[in-house]
Amino acid sequence: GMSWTAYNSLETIVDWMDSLATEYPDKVTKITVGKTYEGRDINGVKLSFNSNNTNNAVFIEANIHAREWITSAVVTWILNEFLTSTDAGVRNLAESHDWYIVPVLNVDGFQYTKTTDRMWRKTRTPYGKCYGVDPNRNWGYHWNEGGTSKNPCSDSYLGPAPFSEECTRTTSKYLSTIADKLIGYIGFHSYSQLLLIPYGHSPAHVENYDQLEEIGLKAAKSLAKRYGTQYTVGNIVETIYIASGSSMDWVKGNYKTPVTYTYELRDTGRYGFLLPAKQIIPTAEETLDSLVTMFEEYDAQT
Ligand code: 0X9
Ligand code: ZN
Ligand code: ZN
Repeated sequence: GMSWTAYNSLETIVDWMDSLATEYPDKVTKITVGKTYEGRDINGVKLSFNSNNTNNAVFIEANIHAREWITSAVVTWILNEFLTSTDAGVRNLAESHDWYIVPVLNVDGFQYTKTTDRMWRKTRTPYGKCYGVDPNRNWGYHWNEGGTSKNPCSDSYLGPAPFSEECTRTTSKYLSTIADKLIGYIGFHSYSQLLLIPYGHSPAHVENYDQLEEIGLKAAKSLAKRYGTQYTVGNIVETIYIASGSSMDWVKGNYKTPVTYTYELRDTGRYGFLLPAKQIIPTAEETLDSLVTMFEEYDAQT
Protein backbone atom coordinates (compact mmCIF):
# COMPACT_ATOMS: atom_id res chain seq x y z
CA GLY A 1 0.00 0.00 0.00
CA MET A 2 0.82 3.71 -0.05
CA SER A 3 3.80 4.77 2.03
CA TRP A 4 6.20 7.69 2.34
CA THR A 5 9.16 5.67 3.57
CA ALA A 6 9.61 4.11 0.13
CA TYR A 7 8.88 5.20 -3.43
CA ASN A 8 5.58 3.82 -4.68
CA SER A 9 4.62 2.15 -7.94
CA LEU A 10 2.27 3.88 -10.38
CA GLU A 11 -0.44 1.40 -9.48
CA THR A 12 -0.07 2.08 -5.76
CA ILE A 13 -0.36 5.83 -6.32
CA VAL A 14 -3.45 5.49 -8.54
CA ASP A 15 -5.13 2.96 -6.22
CA TRP A 16 -4.45 5.26 -3.27
CA MET A 17 -6.11 8.21 -5.03
CA ASP A 18 -9.10 5.96 -5.79
CA SER A 19 -9.29 5.00 -2.12
CA LEU A 20 -9.29 8.68 -1.08
CA ALA A 21 -12.28 9.35 -3.32
CA THR A 22 -14.08 6.49 -1.56
CA GLU A 23 -13.00 7.55 1.92
CA TYR A 24 -13.75 11.28 1.44
CA PRO A 25 -16.59 11.30 -1.12
CA ASP A 26 -17.68 14.87 -0.39
CA LYS A 27 -14.13 16.29 -0.61
CA VAL A 28 -12.08 14.22 -3.06
CA THR A 29 -13.01 13.70 -6.72
CA LYS A 30 -10.94 11.63 -9.10
CA ILE A 31 -9.98 13.57 -12.20
CA THR A 32 -8.42 12.49 -15.47
CA VAL A 33 -6.59 15.49 -16.90
CA GLY A 34 -5.32 13.78 -20.00
CA LYS A 35 -4.04 10.76 -21.88
CA THR A 36 -0.61 9.52 -22.86
CA TYR A 37 0.91 8.19 -26.07
CA GLU A 38 0.82 4.63 -24.72
CA GLY A 39 -2.87 5.06 -23.89
CA ARG A 40 -2.72 5.56 -20.14
CA ASP A 41 -4.88 8.04 -18.25
CA ILE A 42 -3.23 10.94 -16.48
CA ASN A 43 -4.91 10.75 -13.10
CA GLY A 44 -5.24 13.18 -10.28
CA VAL A 45 -7.61 14.41 -7.65
CA LYS A 46 -9.63 17.51 -7.07
CA LEU A 47 -9.76 18.32 -3.37
CA SER A 48 -12.34 20.79 -2.15
CA PHE A 49 -13.60 21.57 1.34
CA ASN A 50 -15.95 24.17 -0.10
CA SER A 51 -19.22 22.84 -1.44
CA ASN A 52 -20.55 26.19 -2.77
CA ASN A 53 -17.84 26.21 -5.43
CA THR A 54 -16.60 29.68 -4.40
CA ASN A 55 -12.95 28.80 -3.74
CA ASN A 56 -10.29 29.77 -6.20
CA ALA A 57 -8.07 26.94 -7.44
CA VAL A 58 -4.44 25.85 -7.43
CA PHE A 59 -3.02 23.23 -9.80
CA ILE A 60 -0.15 21.06 -8.59
CA GLU A 61 1.90 19.20 -11.20
CA ALA A 62 4.59 16.61 -10.43
CA ASN A 63 6.68 14.05 -12.32
CA ILE A 64 6.42 15.74 -15.72
CA HIS A 65 10.01 14.51 -15.74
CA ALA A 66 9.90 10.77 -15.23
CA ARG A 67 12.99 10.21 -13.07
CA GLU A 68 12.16 12.94 -10.53
CA TRP A 69 10.48 10.52 -8.15
CA ILE A 70 10.69 12.76 -5.09
CA THR A 71 8.13 15.07 -6.71
CA SER A 72 5.19 12.64 -6.74
CA ALA A 73 6.19 11.40 -3.29
CA VAL A 74 6.09 14.96 -1.92
CA VAL A 75 2.80 16.01 -3.50
CA THR A 76 1.00 12.84 -2.40
CA TRP A 77 2.27 13.39 1.17
CA ILE A 78 0.99 16.98 1.01
CA LEU A 79 -2.40 15.77 -0.27
CA ASN A 80 -2.57 13.38 2.67
CA GLU A 81 -1.76 16.25 5.08
CA PHE A 82 -4.45 18.41 3.47
CA LEU A 83 -6.93 15.70 4.41
CA THR A 84 -5.63 14.77 7.86
CA SER A 85 -3.47 17.52 9.39
CA THR A 86 -4.71 19.39 12.47
CA ASP A 87 -2.14 22.19 12.09
CA ALA A 88 -3.96 25.52 11.76
CA GLY A 89 -1.79 26.81 8.92
CA VAL A 90 -2.17 23.62 6.92
CA ARG A 91 -5.91 23.47 7.57
CA ASN A 92 -6.35 27.03 6.35
CA LEU A 93 -4.26 26.39 3.24
CA ALA A 94 -6.12 23.19 2.41
CA GLU A 95 -9.60 24.55 2.97
CA SER A 96 -9.32 28.01 1.45
CA HIS A 97 -8.48 26.80 -2.07
CA ASP A 98 -9.60 24.00 -4.36
CA TRP A 99 -6.65 21.76 -5.23
CA TYR A 100 -6.08 20.00 -8.51
CA ILE A 101 -3.24 17.59 -7.81
CA VAL A 102 -1.60 15.47 -10.51
CA PRO A 103 1.20 13.44 -8.90
CA VAL A 104 2.42 11.81 -12.13
CA LEU A 105 1.91 13.82 -15.30
CA ASN A 106 4.35 11.93 -17.53
CA VAL A 107 2.80 8.54 -16.84
CA ASP A 108 4.47 6.59 -19.68
CA GLY A 109 7.91 7.90 -18.76
CA PHE A 110 7.35 7.24 -15.05
CA GLN A 111 6.35 3.64 -15.75
CA TYR A 112 9.48 3.27 -17.92
CA THR A 113 11.66 4.43 -15.00
CA LYS A 114 10.08 1.67 -12.91
CA THR A 115 10.50 -1.14 -15.45
CA THR A 116 13.50 -0.35 -17.62
CA ASP A 117 15.56 2.80 -17.13
CA ARG A 118 15.58 4.60 -13.77
CA MET A 119 17.12 7.71 -15.37
CA TRP A 120 14.51 8.22 -18.12
CA ARG A 121 13.23 11.81 -18.32
CA LYS A 122 11.02 12.23 -21.40
CA THR A 123 7.78 10.86 -22.81
CA ARG A 124 7.86 7.55 -24.72
CA THR A 125 6.64 8.60 -28.18
CA PRO A 126 8.85 7.11 -30.92
CA TYR A 127 10.68 9.57 -33.18
CA GLY A 128 12.79 7.65 -35.69
CA LYS A 129 15.31 5.52 -33.86
CA CYS A 130 14.89 7.37 -30.56
CA TYR A 131 12.07 7.86 -28.10
CA GLY A 132 10.52 10.71 -26.27
CA VAL A 133 10.04 14.45 -26.13
CA ASP A 134 10.96 16.55 -23.10
CA PRO A 135 7.42 17.31 -21.90
CA ASN A 136 8.71 20.48 -20.24
CA ARG A 137 9.85 21.85 -23.61
CA ASN A 138 6.72 20.98 -25.62
CA TRP A 139 4.12 23.54 -24.49
CA GLY A 140 2.92 26.16 -26.93
CA TYR A 141 4.09 29.40 -25.34
CA HIS A 142 7.28 30.79 -26.93
CA TRP A 143 8.00 27.21 -27.97
CA ASN A 144 11.39 26.68 -29.62
CA GLU A 145 12.98 29.80 -28.16
CA GLY A 146 16.03 28.22 -26.58
CA GLY A 147 17.23 25.64 -24.11
CA THR A 148 16.00 22.81 -26.29
CA SER A 149 17.37 20.29 -28.77
CA LYS A 150 16.05 19.36 -32.21
CA ASN A 151 17.62 15.91 -31.87
CA PRO A 152 15.03 13.26 -30.91
CA CYS A 153 17.78 11.37 -29.09
CA SER A 154 18.43 14.33 -26.76
CA ASP A 155 16.95 14.59 -23.27
CA SER A 156 15.75 18.11 -24.09
CA TYR A 157 14.12 17.28 -27.46
CA LEU A 158 11.33 19.82 -27.92
CA GLY A 159 9.22 17.67 -30.26
CA PRO A 160 8.26 18.22 -33.91
CA ALA A 161 5.63 20.85 -32.98
CA PRO A 162 4.19 22.51 -29.89
CA PHE A 163 1.89 20.05 -28.12
CA SER A 164 3.06 17.16 -30.28
CA GLU A 165 2.79 15.02 -27.15
CA GLU A 166 -0.54 13.55 -26.13
CA CYS A 167 0.19 14.21 -22.44
CA THR A 168 0.98 17.93 -22.85
CA ARG A 169 -1.80 18.56 -25.37
CA THR A 170 -4.56 16.87 -23.37
CA THR A 171 -3.42 18.38 -20.07
CA SER A 172 -3.40 21.86 -21.60
CA LYS A 173 -7.01 21.32 -22.73
CA TYR A 174 -7.98 20.34 -19.21
CA LEU A 175 -6.24 23.41 -17.78
CA SER A 176 -8.14 25.67 -20.15
CA THR A 177 -11.41 24.39 -18.61
CA ILE A 178 -10.41 25.51 -15.08
CA ALA A 179 -8.34 28.57 -16.00
CA ASP A 180 -10.96 31.11 -14.94
CA LYS A 181 -10.69 30.10 -11.27
CA LEU A 182 -6.98 29.26 -11.26
CA ILE A 183 -4.85 31.54 -9.06
CA GLY A 184 -1.89 29.17 -8.69
CA TYR A 185 0.16 26.73 -10.75
CA ILE A 186 3.00 24.99 -8.97
CA GLY A 187 5.25 22.58 -10.86
CA PHE A 188 7.49 20.17 -8.98
CA HIS A 189 10.86 19.05 -10.27
CA SER A 190 14.12 17.85 -8.82
CA TYR A 191 16.86 18.54 -8.08
CA SER A 192 18.80 21.71 -7.05
CA GLN A 193 16.78 23.38 -4.26
CA LEU A 194 15.42 26.27 -6.27
CA LEU A 195 12.18 28.17 -6.37
CA LEU A 196 11.84 29.41 -9.94
CA ILE A 197 9.77 32.27 -11.34
CA PRO A 198 8.68 32.45 -15.02
CA TYR A 199 9.69 32.77 -17.77
CA GLY A 200 12.13 30.25 -19.21
CA HIS A 201 12.52 31.79 -22.66
CA SER A 202 13.61 35.28 -21.66
CA PRO A 203 15.34 37.03 -18.74
CA ALA A 204 12.71 39.78 -18.91
CA HIS A 205 10.78 39.91 -15.67
CA VAL A 206 7.18 38.72 -15.66
CA GLU A 207 4.51 41.34 -14.81
CA ASN A 208 4.30 40.45 -11.10
CA TYR A 209 7.96 39.48 -10.71
CA ASP A 210 8.51 41.68 -7.66
CA GLN A 211 5.54 40.13 -5.90
CA LEU A 212 6.64 36.59 -6.80
CA GLU A 213 10.18 37.27 -5.65
CA GLU A 214 9.06 38.76 -2.34
CA ILE A 215 6.64 35.90 -1.65
CA GLY A 216 9.18 33.35 -2.87
CA LEU A 217 11.89 34.62 -0.53
CA LYS A 218 9.50 34.38 2.42
CA ALA A 219 8.49 30.87 1.34
CA ALA A 220 12.16 29.83 1.09
CA LYS A 221 12.85 31.25 4.54
CA SER A 222 9.97 29.26 5.94
CA LEU A 223 11.21 26.12 4.14
CA ALA A 224 14.66 26.50 5.74
CA LYS A 225 13.33 26.78 9.29
CA ARG A 226 12.67 23.08 9.90
CA TYR A 227 15.89 21.41 8.65
CA GLY A 228 18.05 24.27 7.39
CA THR A 229 17.54 23.38 3.72
CA GLN A 230 18.61 26.37 1.61
CA TYR A 231 16.73 27.35 -1.56
CA THR A 232 17.64 29.96 -4.16
CA VAL A 233 14.74 32.05 -5.49
CA GLY A 234 14.70 33.71 -8.89
CA ASN A 235 13.82 33.96 -12.53
CA ILE A 236 14.49 30.75 -14.49
CA VAL A 237 16.88 32.26 -17.03
CA GLU A 238 18.90 34.20 -14.43
CA THR A 239 18.97 31.33 -11.92
CA ILE A 240 19.61 28.27 -14.12
CA TYR A 241 19.39 28.44 -17.89
CA ILE A 242 17.10 29.20 -20.83
CA ALA A 243 14.34 26.58 -21.02
CA SER A 244 11.46 27.41 -23.37
CA GLY A 245 8.19 25.55 -23.75
CA SER A 246 7.49 24.62 -20.14
CA SER A 247 4.08 23.98 -18.63
CA MET A 248 4.34 26.80 -16.12
CA ASP A 249 5.27 29.31 -18.81
CA TRP A 250 2.27 28.29 -20.90
CA VAL A 251 -0.10 28.71 -17.96
CA LYS A 252 1.44 32.04 -16.93
CA GLY A 253 1.58 33.37 -20.47
CA ASN A 254 -1.97 32.43 -21.35
CA TYR A 255 -3.84 33.07 -18.13
CA LYS A 256 -1.63 35.46 -16.11
CA THR A 257 -2.14 33.08 -13.17
CA PRO A 258 -0.69 35.10 -10.29
CA VAL A 259 1.04 32.44 -8.17
CA THR A 260 3.24 30.49 -10.58
CA TYR A 261 6.39 28.74 -9.39
CA THR A 262 8.51 25.75 -10.23
CA TYR A 263 10.19 23.98 -7.32
CA GLU A 264 13.40 22.07 -7.82
CA LEU A 265 13.33 19.92 -4.70
CA ARG A 266 16.23 18.30 -2.79
CA ASP A 267 19.09 17.78 -3.03
CA THR A 268 21.93 19.80 -4.56
CA GLY A 269 23.59 16.83 -6.22
CA ARG A 270 24.90 14.33 -3.68
CA TYR A 271 22.12 11.90 -4.60
CA GLY A 272 20.49 13.98 -7.33
CA PHE A 273 17.51 12.20 -8.89
CA LEU A 274 18.20 9.16 -6.64
CA LEU A 275 17.20 10.89 -3.42
CA PRO A 276 17.01 8.23 -0.64
CA ALA A 277 13.48 7.40 0.43
CA LYS A 278 14.23 8.37 4.02
CA GLN A 279 14.36 11.97 2.79
CA ILE A 280 10.80 11.87 1.41
CA ILE A 281 9.05 12.96 4.60
CA PRO A 282 11.55 15.68 5.61
CA THR A 283 11.48 17.05 2.05
CA ALA A 284 7.69 17.01 2.05
CA GLU A 285 7.42 18.65 5.48
CA GLU A 286 9.66 21.58 4.59
CA THR A 287 7.95 21.99 1.21
CA LEU A 288 4.54 22.17 2.85
CA ASP A 289 5.90 24.76 5.31
CA SER A 290 6.87 26.89 2.33
CA LEU A 291 3.49 26.49 0.62
CA VAL A 292 1.67 27.58 3.78
CA THR A 293 3.76 30.76 3.84
CA MET A 294 3.47 31.30 0.09
CA PHE A 295 -0.32 31.33 0.08
CA GLU A 296 -0.65 33.15 3.42
CA GLU A 297 1.47 35.92 1.92
CA TYR A 298 -0.41 35.95 -1.36
CA ASP A 299 -3.85 35.88 0.30
CA ALA A 300 -2.78 38.70 2.66
CA GLN A 301 -1.95 40.85 -0.37
CA THR A 302 -5.23 40.26 -2.20
O1 0X9 B 1 14.98 21.90 -17.29
C1 0X9 B 1 13.88 21.78 -16.75
O2 0X9 B 1 12.85 21.51 -17.36
C2 0X9 B 1 13.77 21.99 -15.24
N1 0X9 B 1 14.92 21.47 -14.58
S1 0X9 B 1 15.09 19.84 -14.49
O3 0X9 B 1 16.41 19.54 -13.96
N2 0X9 B 1 14.04 19.28 -13.43
O4 0X9 B 1 14.84 19.26 -15.77
C3 0X9 B 1 13.65 23.48 -15.00
C4 0X9 B 1 12.33 23.98 -15.44
C5 0X9 B 1 12.14 25.42 -15.20
N3 0X9 B 1 11.88 26.04 -16.42
C6 0X9 B 1 10.66 26.50 -16.80
N4 0X9 B 1 9.59 26.27 -16.06
N5 0X9 B 1 10.63 27.17 -17.93
ZN1 ZN C 1 8.25 34.30 -28.69
ZN1 ZN D 1 12.43 18.28 -14.13
